Amino acid sequence: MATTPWFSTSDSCWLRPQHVLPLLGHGPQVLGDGRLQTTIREELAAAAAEVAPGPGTTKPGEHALLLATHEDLALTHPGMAAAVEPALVGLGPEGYVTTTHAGTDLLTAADARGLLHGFYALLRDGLAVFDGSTRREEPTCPVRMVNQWDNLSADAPMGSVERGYSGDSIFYADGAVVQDRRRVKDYARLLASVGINALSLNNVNVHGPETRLMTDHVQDVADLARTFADHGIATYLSINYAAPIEIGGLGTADPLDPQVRQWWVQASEALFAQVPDLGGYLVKADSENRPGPFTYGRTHADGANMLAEALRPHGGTVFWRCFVYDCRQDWRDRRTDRARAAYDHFMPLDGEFADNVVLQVKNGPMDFQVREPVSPLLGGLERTNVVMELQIAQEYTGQQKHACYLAPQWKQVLDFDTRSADPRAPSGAAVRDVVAGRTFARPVAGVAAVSNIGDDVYWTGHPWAQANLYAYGRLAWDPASDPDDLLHRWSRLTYPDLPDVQRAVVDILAGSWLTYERYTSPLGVGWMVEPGHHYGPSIEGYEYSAWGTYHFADRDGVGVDRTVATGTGYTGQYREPWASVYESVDRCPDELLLFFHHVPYGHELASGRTVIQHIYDTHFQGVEEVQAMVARWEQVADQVDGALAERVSGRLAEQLRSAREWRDQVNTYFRRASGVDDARGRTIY
Ligand code: GCV
Repeated sequence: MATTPWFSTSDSCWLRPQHVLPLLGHGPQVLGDGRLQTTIREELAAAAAEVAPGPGTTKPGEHALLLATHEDLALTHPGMAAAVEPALVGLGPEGYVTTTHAGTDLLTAADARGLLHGFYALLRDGLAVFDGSTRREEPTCPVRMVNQWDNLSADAPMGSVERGYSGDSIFYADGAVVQDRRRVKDYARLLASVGINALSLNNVNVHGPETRLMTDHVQDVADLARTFADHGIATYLSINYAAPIEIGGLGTADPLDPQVRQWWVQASEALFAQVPDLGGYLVKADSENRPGPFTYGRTHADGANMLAEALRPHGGTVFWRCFVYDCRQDWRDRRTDRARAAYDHFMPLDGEFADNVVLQVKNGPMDFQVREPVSPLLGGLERTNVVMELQIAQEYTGQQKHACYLAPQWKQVLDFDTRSADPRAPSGAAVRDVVAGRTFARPVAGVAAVSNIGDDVYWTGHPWAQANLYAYGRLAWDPASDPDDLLHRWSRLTYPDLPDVQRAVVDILAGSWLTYERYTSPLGVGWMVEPGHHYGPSIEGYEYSAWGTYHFADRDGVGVDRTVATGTGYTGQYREPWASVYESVDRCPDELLLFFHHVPYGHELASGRTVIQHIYDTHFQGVEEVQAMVARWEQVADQVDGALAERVSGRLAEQLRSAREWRDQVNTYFRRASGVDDARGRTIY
């Protein structure tokens, strides 16, 4: 199929004009003239221009299709409105109802946001929902956010997009906001089509130029925010905590200083006056050399609440990140184990944050490793709004050179039972309940994730990395979703006419997270990557102490002792039973053993293998699995267009090269350290 400016990208996008065809065939009628209804009409018109079989295509006997908010429906179809009203009772503003009434298939909602979600659901799932039944759908997580780590210029310390592996920013170039907004609009459509409802517009590391987004680029920010709002998405700005100094001319950013507080009030007033679609701020403070309240001897509650006060008159929200740690510290020291940092900083402040503050907690205590335990703040914080932060970008999981479908990892985190013993948590204490706001009855809760898109023709550097963006949106909407089912759906939408390709892509991606884990760092120990850019193996790359590597491998054993009894005490941050499970070398799950314990190479895992044999076996197995991925792709590669085939084949070849490099470096390192041979006699260099 020809690509069009409207769908602008490539054959590798799940949102395609042909998915609109079934709707067009039913002569859809959209009532109401709000901005979201306009968006739906534009979608239909654009698709019709591209693929529709022509006007008046409703076939005799087929139901007409009506899309209307309940209010609009009541004006023109009062009988239908009355009939559907009971189904809408108690449904939130993003929910929608599908039903059939007197020969009309009806999509309706209390609010236009719900209508838009319902429209995209019809594109994704087709019209089979109109089977005579009445269905209600609404999102589980109230906040479903995407964070851009985009900089205004490619000269920024980490380039155009920090940890971006998909080309340059679609928002900014050469220190200015891009004026051709077609890609931005397409991105808004992509996000809306999977249910995202919030986006932050710039990198959380806010340097000089980005600080001025608040002042010098306000009109552009307003335009971008309007485009997203037209798709039901609220826009947030990452702000520089030291903005009162950097652009306000003050001598301090002390959150308790009246002048500083006033500065934020006025700056926010000016911003909201010009950017009515703004949702609020996202803040990284006191982390990786960014400024924050610690400079002034203040707490993060002081800092966040100051901003909350400035945003309150505008209905705005502060997303305040818990990724706060001293990047120059020694991780070995009991008091400074990096894993402890977020909990140590924020848990004592539980209950002190304003109700329009949300703490944004990374899924694990470290930094988006292939395997980490779940952050003890999730389920720990009870009297504070929380969103969990994931990373779609794949910084530590192959950087989109490797195929690595992350939804199974996210699902495992969402399903983790934090075991709140609190009687106020009657509806469950799994992470998915916490981020739904249910566990502690929080008004704001949800998920955020670092985006993986750029100006690449496929949006993502690896065409299949789109599956991660798609699955993130759908899991955020419904954390009970099955990652395998999402993968099938994404594959069907992305390769609609190519069933062999659909099957091959599913076969390759389904287990790719575990494959990646097998050939990289074992048993939860993490890292072992090249410092700085974080791609490829460097077993001793990160040395955090004068005494050795952070993973403490020596001739006798490997792993980090984070127990209360003899280690950093990190296990004590968990609720029971997890505190005891992780504390015990016998009860700790194999896959996290080296995160929590330093053990001899001969230590026997629950699997029955020794640690050293596990390392050898998984690294050989990981490479074999990548070889199988390459072979599976070769069976179908000639069915897709040449450019796509070449891109994927090139990435798979690099994945195989890299997997072998990981295998050889890891196995050799531990063979030499331990002096233990592979029990199966395979060659280790
Ligand atoms: C945006 C890691 C990444 C940084 C990132 C940081 C964060 O340290 O390597 O690039 O900075 O996380 O999440 O703030």
